[in-house]
Amino acid sequence: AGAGANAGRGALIVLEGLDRSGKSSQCAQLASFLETQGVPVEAWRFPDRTTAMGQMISSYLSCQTSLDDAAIHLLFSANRWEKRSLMEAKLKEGITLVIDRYSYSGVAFSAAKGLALDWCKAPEVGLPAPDLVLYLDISAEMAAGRGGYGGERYEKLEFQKKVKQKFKLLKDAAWQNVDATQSIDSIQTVIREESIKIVNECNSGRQLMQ
Ligand code: DGP
Ligand code: NA
Ligand code: NA
Repeated sequence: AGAGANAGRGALIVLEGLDRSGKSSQCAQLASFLETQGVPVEAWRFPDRTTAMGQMISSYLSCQTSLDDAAIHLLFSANRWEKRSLMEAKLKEGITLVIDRYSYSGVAFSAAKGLALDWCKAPEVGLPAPDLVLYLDISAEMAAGRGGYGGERYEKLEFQKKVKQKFKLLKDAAWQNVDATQSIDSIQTVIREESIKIVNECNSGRQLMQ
C-alpha cells in the first residue's frame, strides 16, 4: 500500500537501549515486518552519520576528535533537529518511522557524564514526540557480555551502567519497557504487537502533536 492509501498519519516509533541491547537488528526486523503488513515505513537512526554534523559526531565517537561535553550534546541534538522537517513531512504523508535511538539517548548519555538532566532535556523540546518508545531493557553487564563493543567512546561497562540509571529517569507516557534478555524472536513478537497497535491508532486519524 502506498502512502495515499493511508487515512491518517504515520507513527513515530523509537527503539532505545544500551549499546548491544539488540536495538539495531530489532529495528530492521520491525521495519521489514511492517512492510509485509502493507504499512508504509522507513527505518531511520540517530545519530545520522551521513550529514556534515553526523560526520563530526562520528569522528567524536571514534575518538578521532575531542569536544566539550556540552558542545557534543548540542551537536547530537542539532543532528535530530536537522531532520525535523523531513520527519514531520514523512509522518504527515502517512509514513511510519522506526527510529534507532532518539532524544532519550541524547539525554541519557550526556547526563551519564554528569551534565544536569534538565539542561540535557532542553534542546530536545519541540522535536516530534514519539508515539511509542520501546526500551530494550537489559543490564549493562549482560549487554557487555554479548561482546562486540566496537571500541567507540561510550562502549565501556562502567559508563553504560550510568547510562542505564539515567534511562530509568526518562520514562514518559509513550515509554514501554521490553525485556531484552529474552530470545530475539520473543522480543520481536512483543515489539510487533505494540507497534501494530500504535500504527493503527495513528492511521485512524489522531492528529500529529505539535
Ligand atoms: P549508535 O550509532 O546507535 O551505536 O550510537 C553511537 C553511540 O552514541 C552510542 O554509544 C550511543 C551514543 N548516542 C546516541 N545518541 C546520542 C546522543 O544524542 N547524545 C549522546 N551523548 N550520545 C548518543
Ligand atoms: Na554503538
Ligand atoms: Na546500535
